[in-house]
Amino acid sequence: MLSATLCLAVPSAHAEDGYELWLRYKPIEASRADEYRAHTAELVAPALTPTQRVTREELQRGLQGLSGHVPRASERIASEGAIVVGTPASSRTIADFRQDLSGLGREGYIIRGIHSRGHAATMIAANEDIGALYGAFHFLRLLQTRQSLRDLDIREAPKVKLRVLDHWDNLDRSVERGYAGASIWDWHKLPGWRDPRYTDYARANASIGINGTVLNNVNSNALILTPMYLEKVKALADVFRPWGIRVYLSAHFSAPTEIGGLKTADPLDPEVRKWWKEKAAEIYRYVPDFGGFLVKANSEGQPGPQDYGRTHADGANMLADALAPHGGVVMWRAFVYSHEQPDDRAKQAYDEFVPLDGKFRDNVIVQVKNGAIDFQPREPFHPLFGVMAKTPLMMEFQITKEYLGFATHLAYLGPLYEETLKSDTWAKGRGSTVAKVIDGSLHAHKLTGMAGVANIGVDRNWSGSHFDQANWYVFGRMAWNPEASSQRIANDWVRMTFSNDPAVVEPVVDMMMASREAVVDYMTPLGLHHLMGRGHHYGPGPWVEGGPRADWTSVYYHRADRNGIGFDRSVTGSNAVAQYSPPVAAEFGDVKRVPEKCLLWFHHVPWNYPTRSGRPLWDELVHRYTHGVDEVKRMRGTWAGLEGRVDPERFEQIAAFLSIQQKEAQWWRDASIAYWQSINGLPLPAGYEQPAQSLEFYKALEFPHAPGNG
Ligand code: GCV
Repeated sequence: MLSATLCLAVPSAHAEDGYELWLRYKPIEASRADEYRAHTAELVAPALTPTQRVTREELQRGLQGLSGHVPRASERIASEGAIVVGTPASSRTIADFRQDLSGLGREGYIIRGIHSRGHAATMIAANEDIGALYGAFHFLRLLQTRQSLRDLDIREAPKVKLRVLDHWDNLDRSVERGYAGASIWDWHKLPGWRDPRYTDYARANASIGINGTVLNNVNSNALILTPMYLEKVKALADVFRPWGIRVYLSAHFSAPTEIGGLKTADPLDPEVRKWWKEKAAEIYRYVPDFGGFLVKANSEGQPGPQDYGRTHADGANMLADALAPHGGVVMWRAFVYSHEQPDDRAKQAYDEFVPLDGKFRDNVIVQVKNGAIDFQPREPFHPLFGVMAKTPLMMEFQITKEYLGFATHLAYLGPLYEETLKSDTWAKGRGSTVAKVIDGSLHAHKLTGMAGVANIGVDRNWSGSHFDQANWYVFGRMAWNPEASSQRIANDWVRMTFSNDPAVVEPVVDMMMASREAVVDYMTPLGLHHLMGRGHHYGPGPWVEGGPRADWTSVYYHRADRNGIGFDRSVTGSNAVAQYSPPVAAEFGDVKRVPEKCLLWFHHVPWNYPTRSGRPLWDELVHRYTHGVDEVKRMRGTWAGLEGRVDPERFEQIAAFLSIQQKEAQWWRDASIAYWQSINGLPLPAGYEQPAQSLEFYKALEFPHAPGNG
């Protein structure tokens, strides 16, 4: 096993290149250093198990970096200012203090100020090692964000059980919808070479509570299930284990025919069932704590049970039966749409899954995207969250920004996550929020989960841009607590990643919090959606039409003509609103009550429809597009004002990326307005600039090598 010591030895080749993420542990100001040193003079932490060892090493690394001294290692509290870490089983001191650890589960912890033999100390106590590790990271965060260490009394446990990153990484190291370089999994060199980056990946994840990783793309390749690759999977699982991270694999439903020599993959066929049972047993011989399978079936050309006239439940349950003896789970995706041309793609997951509610095994969780289309800059919450009471549902968010400007646009996704999680499904009356569905409390489910499609690659800064690290960070924190505030998390992230100087924290948090709404405005204002370039999804493409499927075009979604614009999903249209609980359906289905931010998602209205600002719809659209661009200009100005307060390396790259964002925001605005004008023939409202180029110019742009396109 690679030790964390080796990871410490990874040379920091470039100053402030983003590699250290939010775990920079830079020296604290002299004014606070004495206070913190007094609270961290001694470390009483066992190191008998791998998790205990990495916990102790992380505390040493963090405290050394932050306060410039390594605390004395000690068996028992011997002086003032000790930190005592462990479980009642691993630490006599913790056992002696008899803290109430009930209700914390395996992963929870307390951090509490105590007194022992006249000495003040801080206790980080948990039921199991992994809880103590999470507590140690929390403690370090207190220092990193300059919190007081006096009279601590923190009690934390995750509200969600499976907190998972989904890597859409292929075996050739390309990453579907990845904008941070190649896959970090160097399959060819594994298992012989375990890149130290794997350890740092695990550290970063553990620091925010992520406890699972699906290594390969949901558009999967059955080869991952062959011995050659299982050896490699085992090597990664061994690196991750001390950090509490389990490995999962995306399973290709037709693997029995592709690598098993069978003639069918029918989930009810006894030979197929036997094959999967044996395959599961084989995987557990390599990885005894293997988490289970993620499956994309009968979606976008992937094989699945419907190929054999079976249901999603038949397919999921067959895999669940194979994993059950070993404690594994199936995460079965609800991102499906059928081969027939639908009247409304937004309705399909509901149509296919609601009849199956209650028919899944206990170790199946259905993974549902936040909205019913596909990770758009804004979508109303997915109707499935309000209707599958008998089935555990897992949230799937995208961390990578397929539809929000790839790596160069600053778009902090915390507010997007929060907006979805706070949405009220009304499944059991007011207050039935998506967060309560996800954490299992609404329907008393024990199996709970949240997945994020990772934005990680081999780029030195991991995520393709410095600010995209914040999206990985906020995903982990909100998976731990789906009711957390994205603004507070942004605040922590800025303090840990850039600076605790209020002159940096306040403007940067402000930029972050406004950034997603700016993207919505310059790309898809007022509920518009799915208007991007075909295939690669880079840049505007509201004119996209034709091709193999109507629901892969833009015109299908905006339905603009001379008279109006928007997708009528009310009772006069596709009636998708009927998939929501009656109070929600009544709100979304009424053009006068629908939140304006979702107006054109649910309604087709005339260009002169009066919006709440008093402006007619067309003027309001132009206003929003322009406002989105103005917001980016404002962010650029704010950032420029931080010169000298942020290290030059990161300052310059972020400044450059913001200028790319401004250019592309303008492109989105101008191309969209030019296209809408070609349809509605309307002049721009007074005071707004004409698009810089003709519509033909924008339509002729091609990007055959845009990143992330499979
Ligand atoms: C992994 C969208 C993306 C695809 C992705 C798919 C999915 O369609 O563009 O790249 O495939 O969602 O979530 O399965």
